[in-house]
Amino acid sequence: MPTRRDLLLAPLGIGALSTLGCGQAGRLPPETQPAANSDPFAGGERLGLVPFVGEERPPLDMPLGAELDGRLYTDLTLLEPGATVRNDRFYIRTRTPSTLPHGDDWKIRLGGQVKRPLEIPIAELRAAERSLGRHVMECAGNTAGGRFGMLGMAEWTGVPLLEILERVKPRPGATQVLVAGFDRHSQASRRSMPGASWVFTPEQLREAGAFLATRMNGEPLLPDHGYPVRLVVPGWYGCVSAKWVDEIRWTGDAEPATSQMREFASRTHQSGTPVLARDFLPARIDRAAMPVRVEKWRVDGQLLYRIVGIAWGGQRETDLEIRFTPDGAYERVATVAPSEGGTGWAWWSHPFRPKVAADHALQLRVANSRVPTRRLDRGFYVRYARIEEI
Ligand SMILES: Nc1nc2c(c(=O)[nH]1)N[C@H]1C(S)=C(S)[C@@H](COP(=O)(O)O)O[C@H]1N2
Ligand SMILES: [Mo]
Repeated sequence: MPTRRDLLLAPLGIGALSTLGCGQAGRLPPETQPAANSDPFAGGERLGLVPFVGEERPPLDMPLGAELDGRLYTDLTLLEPGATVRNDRFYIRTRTPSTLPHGDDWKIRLGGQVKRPLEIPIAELRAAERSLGRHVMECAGNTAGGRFGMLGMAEWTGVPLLEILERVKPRPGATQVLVAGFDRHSQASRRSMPGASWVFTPEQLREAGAFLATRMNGEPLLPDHGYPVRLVVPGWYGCVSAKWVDEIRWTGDAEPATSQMREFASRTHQSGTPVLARDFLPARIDRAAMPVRVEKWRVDGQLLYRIVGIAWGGQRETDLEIRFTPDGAYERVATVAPSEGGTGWAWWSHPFRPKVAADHALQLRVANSRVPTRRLDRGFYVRYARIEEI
């Protein structure tokens, strides 16, 4: 039996988001159907999309460059409620190293301060893999420079990391776990440092539900996403989630911060660059929200705009507010769907009838001021919509 949420999300396509939570007649049980006139876009015609301005315009949805400088920026205007991002459009930060060993003889070394180190062949992981839900991944360097396209959500398959850690016996004093990915590249990069390891406490890994992923959206990982195996730490920035994982090492309190941790210290909101790994704060994503597209509609002969966006990270199911500058004060976002899956994103939409033709800043905030929203507070995800007609 499909759940009510499935019914709500499954039939949605372009143009159907106006019905999110408002009920297309016949699709929802009668008691959940609000009055038909609660959808301000009912009977309207979608004319097109309004561009975001003030952002760079790199090509989207195609891999660019190679190795450490390789990128793919996802076109967020194509996202749809209920859907994950297709694997070949999922953002990429660092493309496959040209010297990467062949994936089918892959092994992960599991050792460090343990009684008896061992090697885990990839076949063993595949035999234990299972579906682990929908989770958002976001690069800590996701900015307007890439049209915020370093953000994605996939349905992941893999093996919980704690299950793997239990296969060895840590020595007394082994308090932390370093997870490393293959990161030797034939070309040097000007912008990024090689090295993709991060240090966690077992408690952090347990709490986040970290896992070694073997599949995305049911398919084996693409090479650029870490084939044959990568780490995923739900709710943390992508920089902690090593691709091409080849080593898991138990270590003690004196473990220095890795080059990856130092490189991403400020982008993961550390104070300064701690010398020791244990002095790093968890690289968690605070609650965040942004528009992904602005639709232009004609309803009853009048223009009406619809701001469509997502909310992710941090504490889930928070009340969202939106403000249009120069037009107005914060108002409650009209329609917010529940988050999808484990730490998936939540869709929201809001009608907008601008009073002036101008570039409007679209800014979100969380109604409850006790919820940490460091990036939202700084205006990090503000986007500017060019409204030419009112
Ligand atoms: N081996 C390796 N793993 C890595 C990286 C890297 O450069 N090398 N980049 C990290 C960063 S910064 C991010 S945001 C995620 C991106 O994963 P994706 O390219 O599959 O989206 O991978 C992480 N894992
Ligand atoms: Mo990243």
